[in-house]
Amino acid sequence: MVGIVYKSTGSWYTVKSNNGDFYNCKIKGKFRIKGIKSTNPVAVGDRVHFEVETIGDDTIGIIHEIEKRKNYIIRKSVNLSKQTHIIAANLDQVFLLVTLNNPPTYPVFIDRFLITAEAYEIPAVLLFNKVDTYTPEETDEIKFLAALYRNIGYTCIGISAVTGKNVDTVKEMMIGKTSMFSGHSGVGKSTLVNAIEPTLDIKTKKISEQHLQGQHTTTFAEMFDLSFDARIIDTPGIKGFGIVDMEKEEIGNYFPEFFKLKQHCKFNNCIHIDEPKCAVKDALESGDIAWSRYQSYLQMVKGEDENYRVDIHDEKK
Ligand SMILES: Nc1nc2c(ncn2[C@@H]2O[C@H](COP(=O)(O)OP(=O)(O)OP(=O)(O)O)[C@@H](O)[C@H]2O)c(=O)[nH]1
Ligand SMILES: [Mg+2]
Ligand SMILES: [Zn+2]
Repeated sequence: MVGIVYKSTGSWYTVKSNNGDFYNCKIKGKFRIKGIKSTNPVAVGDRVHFEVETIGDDTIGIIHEIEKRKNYIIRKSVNLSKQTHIIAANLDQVFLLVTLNNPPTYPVFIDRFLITAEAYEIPAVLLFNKVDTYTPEETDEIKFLAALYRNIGYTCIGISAVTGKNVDTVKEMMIGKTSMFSGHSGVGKSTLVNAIEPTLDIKTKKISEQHLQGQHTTTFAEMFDLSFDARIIDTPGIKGFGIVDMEKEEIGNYFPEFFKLKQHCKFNNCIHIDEPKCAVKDALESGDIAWSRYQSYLQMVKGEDENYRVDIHDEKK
């Protein structure tokens, strides 16, 4: 049988078969995926082949093949091993939920996420959530950030999963597609899924527990079929976003505004750091490239710790 993985809880996978039935599946003993050192060989969104086995009263599926992925979102595991974690596979678009202070989302995190999406050519959209909570100053801050990313070409939408503001716009963008919600824990991913499809009623953090930092409410990525021809993958919050498998010469290609200028650099292999006559550095100088983007870029090229924070207003005067 052929199906799509809807949920993975470590050793068990929930797979929806082509005929619409859900099966609890395991991976066939020695089966490993070549070339990927991942903590999870099979991810939500994967198309898999499986045999149905009946053991006593239980019917389970045994996955023996995984189809080639159209794309996937991958990150380094939080521990220091070289292992990677595939967050989801076969996506049509990804939405990154961003909040200003509850919790804070820093530009470097946004950039690492966007670069990963660019590398697989997955369209990425930024959703600035919780707009109902912001002071006028914070609203200005959000508008500044949105303008920065809109300038590069990303769609940015201010939303509120609680009041419903612009939720219909997000819904419309999801029709006919498989999308993923990502972002730090507490930004409102699951609340947004519920706002889009109230009948799902998935677990979100209670207001009374909001002060409990670092507590993930969603613990496994899970895909849901929506009533309007769309599929959404809700994911657990991620702390950091370690980029994987990128040569330092290649990173600039995934910053669209750098890539556009590259042809004007004196050296065609320019990495925009110490080279003379660099169009990217000129654009940084003239303000056409955002300081925070260049800092994120430097950090990635130099392989620095991603927890190093860059403030968008921290510009050299
Ligand atoms: N005021 C306000 N609160 C919101 C909004 N969206 C989400 N919240 C609140 O933020 C808290 C966290 O929401 P969740 O949906 O559980 O966050 P999550 O991103 O799914 O978090 P994890 O599952 O831990 O990754 C909840 O108390 C929500 O009610 C919003 O637009 N406005
Ligand atoms: Mg959640
Ligand atoms: Zn250059």
